[in-house]
Amino acid sequence: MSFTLPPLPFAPDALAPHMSAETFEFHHGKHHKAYIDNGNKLLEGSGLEKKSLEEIIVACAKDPAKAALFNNAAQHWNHSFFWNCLNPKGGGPSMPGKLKAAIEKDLGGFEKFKTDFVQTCVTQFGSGWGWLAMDNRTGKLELVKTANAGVPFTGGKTPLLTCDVWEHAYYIDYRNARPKFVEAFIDRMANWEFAESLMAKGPMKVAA
Ligand code: MN3
Repeated sequence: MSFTLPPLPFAPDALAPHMSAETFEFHHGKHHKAYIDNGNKLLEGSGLEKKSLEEIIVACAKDPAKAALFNNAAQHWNHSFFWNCLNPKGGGPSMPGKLKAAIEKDLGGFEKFKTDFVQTCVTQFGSGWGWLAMDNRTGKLELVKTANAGVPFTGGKTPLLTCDVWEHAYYIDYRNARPKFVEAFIDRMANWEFAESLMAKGPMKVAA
């Protein structure tokens, strides 16, 4: 399945001042679009043209010869997912009940979750992603970090929420202050309803 750039699920200035319209102009309009364009070129002739995006990612993760297609396809998946993790009226300790209860049970409550999520994101050395994920085997919520284009679902974890910690995600609005960006993500932007809807769906199943 060829890749297409999804529209942002909100106006480009809807998250300002936490993420500016200029950030989205570059992050969605240029970075995400480049993954789409490069991914489509690499997909041609790969033998995976008829597979779903998730199937392409899982297949390429096992094949070092397809690392470039993995990187572009997974970055397309990660960015499409990340846009849905943002809500102009989101963030903060108020969240749907089932997600709140799971965070209390598995991650020690909102304040500890926030501290640990920020720490997970800040300690991802170099480019990558911080995740709230659900372990497919135990059903427990966990914090996970992945480097570069990495995705949790190649390792048996269902992604529920992510924050992009590549410098391009925050440099325009926060310069080098990654912790401030991640705090703003948790306090002002996180789409808890999206995370809870994924938790309710249960483990993500991807055919290999
Ligand atoms: Mn990015």
